[in-house]
Amino acid sequence: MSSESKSESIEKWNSLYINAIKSEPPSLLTATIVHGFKRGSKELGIPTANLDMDELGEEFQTFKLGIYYGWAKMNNGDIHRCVVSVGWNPYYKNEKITIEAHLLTNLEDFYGEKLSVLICGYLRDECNFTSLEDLISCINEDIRRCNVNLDTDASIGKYKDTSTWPVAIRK
Ligand code: RBF
Ligand code: MG
Repeated sequence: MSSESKSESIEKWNSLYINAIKSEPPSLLTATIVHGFKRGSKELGIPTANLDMDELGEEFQTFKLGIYYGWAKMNNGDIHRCVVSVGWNPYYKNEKITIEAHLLTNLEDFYGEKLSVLICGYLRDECNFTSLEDLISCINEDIRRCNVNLDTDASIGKYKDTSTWPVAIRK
């Protein structure tokens, strides 16, 4: 019989919940940042860098739709944490799949730059929401779980140094 106390099992359950699914090896997507709908920064206060889907070709089609976390590398080599949405944005009923990364840093204008996104793991499925506030608080929870994972999983944390990145499938 297990001697686990209730608080121990709650703690264990919480840690399972906090830890997102990890993709090993991670997937690397590289494309130019294009203009999106401008809702990210204006409506949500959560700007996203939208990847040019034409440049990505078929590579993204192997992706399960949903919300991911990982690392993003800018033109100048700077690396930032990021949460990534791959899908239809059901709340906005988009008609095309977009891949957008919200970088956990304050960036000015990033349009036209090439961005590499190293997708390290899965957070959740895309959802619909009854209010904008619910969408925003869900994204804030994604950001918290992204940080927990990048901080606690050394095998993912090592990617904050690009020399450890896998070679791109396509450039
Ligand atoms: N849009 C949705 O309709 N449902 C979601 O569950 C959802 N989750 C997101 C999670 C993250 C981390 C990010 C960056 C975006 C998410 N979005 C979602 C997309 C959001 O609606 C989109 O970034 C803005 O509409 C700007 O295009
Ligand atoms: Mg955007």
